[in-house]
Amino acid sequence: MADIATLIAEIQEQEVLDAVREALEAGTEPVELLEQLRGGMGVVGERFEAKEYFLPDLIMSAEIFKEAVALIEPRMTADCSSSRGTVVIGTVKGDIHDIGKNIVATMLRCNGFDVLDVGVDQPAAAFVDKARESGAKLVGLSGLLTVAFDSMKETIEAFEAEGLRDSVKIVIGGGPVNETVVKYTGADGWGRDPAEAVRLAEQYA
Ligand code: B12
Repeated sequence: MADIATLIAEIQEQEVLDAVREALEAGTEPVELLEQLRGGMGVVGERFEAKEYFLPDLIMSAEIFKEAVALIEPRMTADCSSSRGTVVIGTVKGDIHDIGKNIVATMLRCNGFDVLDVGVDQPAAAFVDKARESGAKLVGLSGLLTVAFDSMKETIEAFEAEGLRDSVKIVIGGGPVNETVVKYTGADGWGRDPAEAVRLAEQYA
């Protein structure tokens, strides 16, 4: 059988779900499966860019990803326990991608953090209000579109304008985010995957 990344890249719904079930039965780590699925989504993105795939393919791949995560998640939430800190997370204004954000939120919860998810396409005020009201020391901004970088920058500036920038660390993530984006937005750091998100929370939350 083809590997999970290839199957999702080929938009083979049933085959992906069967392969995920099989891998879980065989004892494969949930995080490892998420990485394989993410790899496949990267290929979907490349094919979309190359105009081999179109919007319905993106939508279908996202559906399959979500169904696969629904199979994987119960294996991840087993040891969610006491709180190690609060993290506000969300996808910034203009961007509705939330698959990665949701995985990060789940992983943080599984590692003992309280996660307040403000949702997708959220203006700066949503993050500021939630951080103020909860007293969270860490805010995570997710975004996959290039236009999200400006929203991230604006959100971070809003924390500054509200006098909260010294008491809250702000980290960013999402497909194209890198060190250059961190500099551009004024964030405190970034994470490539859920494991890095957990490390950031351990450091800052
Ligand atoms: C699935 C998908 C969609 C789905 C999203 C469904 C959903 N509910 O999220 C749908 C179909 C809705 C969609 C819509 C669009 N999409 Co789209 N989409 C994708 C695709 C194929 C996969 C994204 C994904 O889920 N990846 C898997 C997850 C697990 O990875 P991830 O998000 O990167 O998250 C991981 C890390 O980045 C990190 N992380 C994420 N967030 C955070 C936050 C913090 C704080 C930390 C520390 C870490 C972290 O951990 C995560 C877990 O491992 C990408 C291609 C790609 N290469 O990413 C294109 C892509 C992102 N989309 C793209 C485009 C253009 C669009 C549309 C504009 C298309 C259109 N013409 O309408 C719209 C945008 C609508 C909008 N306003 O947001 C482009 C963006 C190009 C650009 N430079 O701006 C991409 C790159 C495709 C491409 N190559 O052209 N899309």
